[in-house]
Amino acid sequence: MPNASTRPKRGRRNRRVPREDPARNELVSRSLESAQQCLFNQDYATAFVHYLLVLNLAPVLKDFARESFRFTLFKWADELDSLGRIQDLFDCYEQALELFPTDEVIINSMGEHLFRMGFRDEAAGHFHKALKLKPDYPEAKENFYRVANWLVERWHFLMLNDRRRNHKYQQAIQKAVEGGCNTVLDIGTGTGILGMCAKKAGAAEVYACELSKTMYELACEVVTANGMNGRIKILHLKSLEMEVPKDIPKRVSLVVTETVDAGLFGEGIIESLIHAWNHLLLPPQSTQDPSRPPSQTGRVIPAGATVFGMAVQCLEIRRLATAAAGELHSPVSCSSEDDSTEPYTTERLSRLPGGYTPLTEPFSALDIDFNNVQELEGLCSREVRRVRLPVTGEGLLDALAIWFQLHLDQESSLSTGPKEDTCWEQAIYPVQTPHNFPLRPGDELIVEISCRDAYLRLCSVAVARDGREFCLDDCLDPDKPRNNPGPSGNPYPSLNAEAELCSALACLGTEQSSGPRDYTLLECAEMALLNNQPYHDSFRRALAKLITNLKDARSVQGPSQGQGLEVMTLTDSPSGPMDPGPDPFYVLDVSEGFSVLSLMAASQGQVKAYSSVEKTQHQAVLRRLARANGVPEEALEFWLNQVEDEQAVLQRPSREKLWSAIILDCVETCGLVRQKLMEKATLARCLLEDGGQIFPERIVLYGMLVESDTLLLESAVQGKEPTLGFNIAPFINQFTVPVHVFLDLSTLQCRHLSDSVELFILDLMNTNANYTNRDVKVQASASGRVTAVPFWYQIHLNEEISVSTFNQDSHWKQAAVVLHQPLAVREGDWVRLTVTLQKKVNVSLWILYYE
Ligand code: 44T
Repeated sequence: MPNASTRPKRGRRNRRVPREDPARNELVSRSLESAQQCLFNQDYATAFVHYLLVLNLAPVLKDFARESFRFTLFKWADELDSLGRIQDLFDCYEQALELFPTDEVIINSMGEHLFRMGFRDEAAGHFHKALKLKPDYPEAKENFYRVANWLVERWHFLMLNDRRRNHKYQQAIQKAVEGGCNTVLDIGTGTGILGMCAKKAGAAEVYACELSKTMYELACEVVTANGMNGRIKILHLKSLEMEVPKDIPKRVSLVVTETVDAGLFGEGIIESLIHAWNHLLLPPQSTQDPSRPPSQTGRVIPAGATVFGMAVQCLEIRRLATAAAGELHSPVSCSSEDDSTEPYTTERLSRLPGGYTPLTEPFSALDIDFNNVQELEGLCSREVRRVRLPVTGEGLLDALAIWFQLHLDQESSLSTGPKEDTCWEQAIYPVQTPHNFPLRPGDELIVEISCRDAYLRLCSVAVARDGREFCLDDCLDPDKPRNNPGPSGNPYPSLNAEAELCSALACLGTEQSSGPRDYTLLECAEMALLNNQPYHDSFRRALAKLITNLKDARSVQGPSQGQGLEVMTLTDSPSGPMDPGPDPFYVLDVSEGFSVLSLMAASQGQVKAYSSVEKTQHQAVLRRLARANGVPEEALEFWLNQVEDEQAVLQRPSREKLWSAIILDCVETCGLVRQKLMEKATLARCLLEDGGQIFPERIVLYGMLVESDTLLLESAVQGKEPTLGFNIAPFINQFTVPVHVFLDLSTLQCRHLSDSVELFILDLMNTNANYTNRDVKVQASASGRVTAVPFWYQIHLNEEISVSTFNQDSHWKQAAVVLHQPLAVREGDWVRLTVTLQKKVNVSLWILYYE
C-alpha cells in the first residue's frame, strides 16, 4: 500500500483581502457567467478555475455557488482520475477545502478518492471527519463502516472480550514485573493493553510499538484516557525498525507480545523475537551466571509454544480447496515449488458446516522456546522432520489442522485448540491429493514438518499400509515413478473415478490432463463458486429457457428481421463452429469477481458469450475449462481485452439493443449486495435486445431475528466493566460497524427468535419500480434478546428458477445487522424493522419501532 505520508501537500496560498471595487465586481460576475457556461458545455476544468476565481474574490457567493462548485469539482476530479492525474486531483481538492474547509461532502468525496488509491488510513480520516461534521451523513457513515473493518480487524474485539486470555496475560506480566523485570517493551501493542498491565504492575519504564497507524493512534488515546500519558512511550513502528538508543534509551528486561496468528508464525513473531534478542533485549538468564538479577537479564512473555496437529476428513474444507474433479486447487499450498503463498487458511474447526472427522490423534508438531535466540535462529535451518502418525479414524484425508499452546511462563498457558472454549481459529493445511484413497485404522500417515520463510509447513507425503508406502504427493502425475506400487499395481485414484467425485461445473466435464496440478489458480471462495453446482444448473436452465423463447420469436419474425442486431462478425469465419446456422445469441457477463457463467452460456451452443473477468489467472481457468469441455474458442471472449483493442471494438454489434442476456453478480461472497447494482441494472436494461433478459431479474432479501452472543463478541467490547481495569471499550468501539459480513449462518451459535421474513425486493428488470424504504413487521416466535438480524437473498433468475445465498452448497456467506442495543422481546411481540436501500452503498436495516 502506498504510504499516505509520501503524498506531497500543497502549501496554503496567500490570499488577498478582497476589496470592494467595480472592476473586481465585473470580473466576478463575468467569471461566474463563464463558469456556468463552461459547466453547461461540460468543460469542467475551465469551470473549476472560474469558480475558484469567483469564490476567492467574492467569498459572499460561497453559499450561493456551493452546489455548482461541488458538482464541478467532482466532475473535474473524475476526469483527472481517469486521466491518472492524481497529483492534480488532490490539488483541486485542497483548493476546494481551502474555500470550504468544513464541507462534509467535499471531505467525504476526497476520502473516496484516497480510498480508491489505496490511502486507506487517510481515507478513513476523511470519512471520520465528515461524520464528525455531520453525524448522520449516510454516505460518510457507509464509507466509514467500509474502512473500519480494514483499519481495526474484528478479532481485536474477540480478544478484548476474552477474559481468560486477558487475565492470564495480566498475571504473567505482573509476576514478571514484580520479580524484577522493570523495563518492558510491548511489541504489537494494539490498544495498549499489555503495556498498561506492565505499567500498572509497577514497571519503571514501558515502551510499546505498533505498526498500524490506526491502532497506534488508538493506543495513544487509550493510554491517555487511562492517565498513563507520558508514562508509556508508544512508537508508531514495526519492532524490526527499532533501535537503541534512537527509539528506546536502553535494552529492556521484558518483551511482551501477542503477535501470533492461528498458524503461530504468520505475524512474524520469529523474526521479531530474533531482532529483539539481538537489539532490544538484555542478554538472557544464563546457566553460567544465574546470580544476575531479572532487571539485568532479558526474557519474553510468552516464553514459548507447542504446536499440535491432526489429520482430518472435512467436506467443507474439500469444497473450498479443490474443484473441477480435483483438477484445480486453491493457492494454499505446501508444495515444494511454491514458497510465496501462505501455506494455510484458517477456520474454527468446531464451527465448520458438516463438522469434521479426526483421522489421527493430535500430535505434537513443534516446540519452540522464545527465550532461546539460537533456537529461534536455527528454526528455518532445522532439518525437515518426518513423523509417522497412526491413523485412528476412517475417512478421506482432506487437511491437516494445527493449533498451539502459548506458554506464557512456567505455570500458565493459553490454548487455541478446537476443543477449547476460545475465540481462536485453527490453521488448515488442505491436502492436495486425490480423494478416493481413504485412510483407515492401521495405516500410518507420514507427515513432513518444516519451517520455511518463517512459516510452519506441514505436508502429508505418504501413507504406510501393509508394509508398503504410498506416496501422496505426485499421484496425479502418472509419469512419475513410484517407490512402492500397491497390490493392484496402482494404489492411486484414477482420474475417471475422480471425475465422478464432483462434477463441479454443472455437467461440464473436466480435462483429462496428465501434467502437474495447478496450485495458484483460485482462492477458496472462488473454488466454492466453481463447486456451486445448484447455482450453475439453475443458470443453465434459465438461459436455455430464454434462448428457446428468443428462438421462437425469431422464427416468427423470420430469419433476417426483428433481431435488432447488426453484427460485423470479423472473428466468426463463415465456416467456423459458430456457423453455419442462425445468428448467435449474445450474452454478456459483467460479474466483477470470478464467474463461470459466461462459460456456461458459451457451452449452450449458438451463443457468443463475453466475460468481464479481468484477472489473468481467472481468464486462464475459463479458457482451460472451455477447452476441456469442447467449447469453441470463439464462443467465449473477454470483454475487457476487447475494449482495449480498438480494432476489435468493431466486432461488437453496432446497434444499441444488442445483448440477449446480461449477467450481473448481484450478491458478493461476503453476503452484501454489490455496490451500484441498481445503476448497473438500469444500464444493462438499455442494452438488451427485445425479449432479452437480465440475470437475475429479481432478488429478494430475507432475514430473521436472532439472539447471538457470538455476534456481539465480534462486534464490540461488551459490558460496562472496564477491561482488566482499563478504560478501552469506548475507544475501540468507535470502530464498531453495524453490518457483519462473511457469516456462516448454518453454524452461527444463535437462537432463532422469529421465522424468516421477506425484507425487501429488488427488481432488476424494472429499477424504477423499487422502493427505497420499507417497513416490515416481524413477530417474535420466542422470548429472548434480539441482538442481530442476519440476512440473505433469494436470487430469482426468472419467474420459476431461483437460488438462495443461504444454502450449504453456496459460495456465498451471509451477513447480519448487529443491533446497537439488544432488544428484549416476548413470544408473540411484534417488531417493526425499517429496511433501507442506500443510494450508493448497500442495503441497510434499522430496527425502528418495537410494538
Ligand atoms: N489474529 C487473531 C491474530 N504487529 C492476532 O499490527 C484470535 C484472528 C484472531 N507491531 C479470529 C480470532 C483470532 N511490530 O495490531 C497488530 C499488529 C501488530 C506489530 C509492531 C511488529 N513486529 C508487529 C507484528 C504485529 O500487533 C498487533 C497484534 S498482532 C496479533 C494478531 C482472537 N481471527
